[in-house]
Amino acid sequence: MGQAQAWESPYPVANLRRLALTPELDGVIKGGEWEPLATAGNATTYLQWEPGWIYWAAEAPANEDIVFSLDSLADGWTTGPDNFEIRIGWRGPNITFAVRRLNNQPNGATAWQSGQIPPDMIQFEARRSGGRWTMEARLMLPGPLAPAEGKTMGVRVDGQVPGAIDERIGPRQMANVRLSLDTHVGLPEGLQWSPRFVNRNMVPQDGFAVDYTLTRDPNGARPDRFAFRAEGIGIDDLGKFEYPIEPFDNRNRTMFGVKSPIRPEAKTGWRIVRAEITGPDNLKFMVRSSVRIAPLLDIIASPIPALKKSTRPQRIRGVVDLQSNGTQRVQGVVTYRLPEGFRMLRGDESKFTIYHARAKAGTRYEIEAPAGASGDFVIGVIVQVGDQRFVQSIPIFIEDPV
Ligand SMILES: [Ca+2]
Ligand SMILES: [Ca+2]
Repeated sequence: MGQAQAWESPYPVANLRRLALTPELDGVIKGGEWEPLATAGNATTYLQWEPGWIYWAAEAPANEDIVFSLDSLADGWTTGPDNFEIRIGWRGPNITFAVRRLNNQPNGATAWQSGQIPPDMIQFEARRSGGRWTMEARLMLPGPLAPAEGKTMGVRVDGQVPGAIDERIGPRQMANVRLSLDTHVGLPEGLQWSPRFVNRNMVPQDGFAVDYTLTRDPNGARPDRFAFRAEGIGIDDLGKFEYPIEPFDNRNRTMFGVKSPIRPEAKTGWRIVRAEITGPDNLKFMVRSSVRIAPLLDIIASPIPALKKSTRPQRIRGVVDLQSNGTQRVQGVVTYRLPEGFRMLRGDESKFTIYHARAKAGTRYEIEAPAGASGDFVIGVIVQVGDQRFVQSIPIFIEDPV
């Protein structure tokens, strides 16, 4: 089948509801690390997300490229500036990588633009084994394109024999996936469920907690037992529990809760927890939720507007918010690492204290870029809290209008 026909053939995806889940990019697809997307020709593909990032992976014949098509706003492959194609291949000794965007021009026509993505925003890892290879990748999408709960995105991941790049601007059948934090499998009719998290960001020292509510129609099923655990690469980070569920009350509701320590050495990232719920007459279904094993602190830097090259030094001002994910008081110091020739004017060695649970502290900085600087730079933000160190980069681009 030619490439053009392949784009128009349906892309069947069994599960359009996709949970937040962080993989480890090492070229190895471990059990439970990825949520399967589809079987596309000779490739098995995977897709998931977390706030700000989309992840995809594939296992395919070594001679096939892995092509990720993304209609970020799910408004159509040939509509808007939000349509990306990322092609990754392994030819001989070399990994090849090409990104292009299908964009509507001001005159209304749609055209391909070959593109570049800053290295901080895209990463992938691949391994070859015999006649096949696996590839795991992630892409950061900023602003209105950023993956977030409740959004729908058009996606497909294909294995394709390399050939002439398809320059055709035609329709592409996409799977419109819904980015979610909760889902269920086999939920019987007449039953509803909802989870309640005080916060989905949980730091190991505070432990894990969730409460589930089940509601039944008057004639609905009566589940009476649950088994709870974490899945995938987080399976041993939480406890495993199995308990009876209290009988439904006279409003046809019942609740059950889980509290668990979090293993101190748990890796940070989004994980999935599940409760398998059972009852009389072989009743059995499963509810699944995404939670984040969080670092004590998230560093949230305001983006720096694009600058233009200047013959004089330029001032750059910014805000760095420190978001505590814990319940205890957090005290620390913020320092900055600057590119060569840049100068700190204000904000270095800023002390801060976050008194309340999951509260935020705002800090400001001011730096000076040297005269004549242009290109890509990175400011390093380093936050020291006791013996823990947190780092974040702030990209700066100074345009050189030629
Ligand atoms: Ca992996
Ligand atoms: Ca689109």
